[in-house]
Amino acid sequence: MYTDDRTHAAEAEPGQRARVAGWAHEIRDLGGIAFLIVRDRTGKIQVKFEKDATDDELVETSTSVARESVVVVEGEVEAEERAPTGVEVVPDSVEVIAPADPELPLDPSGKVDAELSTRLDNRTLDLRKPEVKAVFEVRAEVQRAVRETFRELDCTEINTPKIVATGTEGGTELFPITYFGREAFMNQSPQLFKQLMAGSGLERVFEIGPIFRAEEHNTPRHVNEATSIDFEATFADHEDAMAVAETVVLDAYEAVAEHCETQLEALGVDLEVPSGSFPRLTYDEAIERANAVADLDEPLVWGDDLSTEAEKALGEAVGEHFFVTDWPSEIKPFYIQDYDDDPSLSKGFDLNHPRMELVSGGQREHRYDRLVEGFEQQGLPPEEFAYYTETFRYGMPPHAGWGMGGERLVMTMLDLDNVREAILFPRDRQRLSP
Ligand code: AMO
Repeated sequence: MYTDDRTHAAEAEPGQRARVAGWAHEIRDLGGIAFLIVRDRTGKIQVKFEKDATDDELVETSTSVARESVVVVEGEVEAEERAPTGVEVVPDSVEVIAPADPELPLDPSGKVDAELSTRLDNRTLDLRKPEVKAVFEVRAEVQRAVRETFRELDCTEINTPKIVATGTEGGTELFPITYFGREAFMNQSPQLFKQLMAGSGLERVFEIGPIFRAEEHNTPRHVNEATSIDFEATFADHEDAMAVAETVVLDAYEAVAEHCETQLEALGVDLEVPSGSFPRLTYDEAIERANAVADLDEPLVWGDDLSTEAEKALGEAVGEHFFVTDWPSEIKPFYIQDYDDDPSLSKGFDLNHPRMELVSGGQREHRYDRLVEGFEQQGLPPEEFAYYTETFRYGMPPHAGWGMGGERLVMTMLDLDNVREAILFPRDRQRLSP
């Protein structure tokens, strides 16, 4: 059994004998009186030394300790109005159990601002700041909430391979690796595997896992390893898939609003839970509106993807999460189904936050002949995907699903400037370590 019998900083009560353990956050020596602020994951607590009434050696050890050293303090908890948390510890012993080097590469007290790259180089120290730790606590809450929503929808959590033989999301973004002398790739998306699992006896599946993209762009919202939240279900169409995406986003916001009050406060975020159902624009409406509101060098024409500028201007104009539906088939992948009455249009959709795209999804092509035709149209060799296409010959129900950028969900929820802030150890063109 894990018996952490410390008195946690946020839980110390006046009149109690306490054993507080954590990091020496700050030392303030005011002459006759000195303070040591100890920090643990629950918060900070003040330790007071009245020099006249305290053993000299105890005062000396405590006031000369280097910041961020790990200390154990034992003493009595007393009420003190002027202390940040309304209580303080009057110690009879202070032990330094892991001294820190006085030269810190990053100041966890946050008094000195650090560039994002310095923060990422020193991520452990960076996470000692409450507002940085809060991002990852919110991220964990988002994942917990997402898992719960999927559970309520009777979905099974799956784990699919990350070393694969083929790409699915366009050849240019593939990371090649050597696999016992053969060419292989890092998985760009669990797309084909989740579809196969929808067609297995599992029917409703989800996965929260890494996706790898050799993105050309080094932007605040692209990284080379991201976390994708993937959903796939049988006897579902694109409308059903959109309804689930909406529920997942709403539930995640509600869970964070309900369970992450301290974290939101640390981050200074006044979280607004999106209300009701997200508006829907067809692709036609989206490009028309983007052309009207965005200052584009060239107006968008039918068949263009929404550029970053167009996406941003459109998002500002809509002002809330919104779906874009009925995309041109030619710019959606082979696995997306086209409308039977107009094959130039697909049943693919995107879900955007006003700042950026969060989700892509759609109804899938489940008819074997059409699927193979689609491969040929996109110039992909169907034989390389035989493990996928062949399954469609043995009873593949209609199905639909989507993939959601996990970090983008957190980034947009907390209004972070850069997606890297929502990733412990981001991977981008410059960063492979730590
Ligand atoms: P797509 O390629 O649009 O769709 O990816 C889905 C979502 O994943 C996020 N995302 C990224 N986030 C950060 N950095 C990246 N480099 C990055 N690439 C993607 C985005 C994006 O909306 N198989 C389809 C999904 C499906 O149809 O089920 C797919 O991968 O938020």
